Amino acid sequence: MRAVLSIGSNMDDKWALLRSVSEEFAGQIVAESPVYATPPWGVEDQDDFLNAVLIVDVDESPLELLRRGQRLEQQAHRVRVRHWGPRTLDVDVVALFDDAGNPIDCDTEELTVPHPHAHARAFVLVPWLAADPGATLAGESVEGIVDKLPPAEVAAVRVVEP
Ligand code: PH2
Ligand code: MG
Ligand code: MG
Repeated sequence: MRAVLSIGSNMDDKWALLRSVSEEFAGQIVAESPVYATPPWGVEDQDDFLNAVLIVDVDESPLELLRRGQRLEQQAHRVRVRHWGPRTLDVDVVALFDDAGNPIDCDTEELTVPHPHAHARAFVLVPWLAADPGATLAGESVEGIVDKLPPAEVAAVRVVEP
């Protein structure tokens, strides 16, 4: 199964926290976006985020993959204080594909795939497009979805170096 993971951090050592995800999936990474600095979405009185997208090939089930991401969040000492608030590390499963490239949907209490907000978030779509220019979300090209987002939101997602 191929998974598109959106990772983000806006607390503590953001670069090291994002790196912890790449290290966890080392050997399973198909593509990796640059790292982007992004203005906070949803709750605006918090620091900018670093965001990136990893595309990985994994053997486990969607829920096991979710748990693997949650384990990394716990290792980052993530505390859930405010919805959409500051976080040391967020690992979101954005989309899943089977070995033939067909999308896998998941609709459970714990995990909804495709991620219900992905189509509206430049901080997910811009890195995803960089990692995979041919990406599709719910049958639509990610490039086309990005083209329909407010241009200011797309422009605010900027590649940064460590
Ligand atoms: N994550 C959120 C809420 N807002 N904003 C940005 N820029 N990046 C994020 O990863 C992010 C956010 C909830 O998970
Ligand atoms: Mg999130
Ligand atoms: Mg999350």
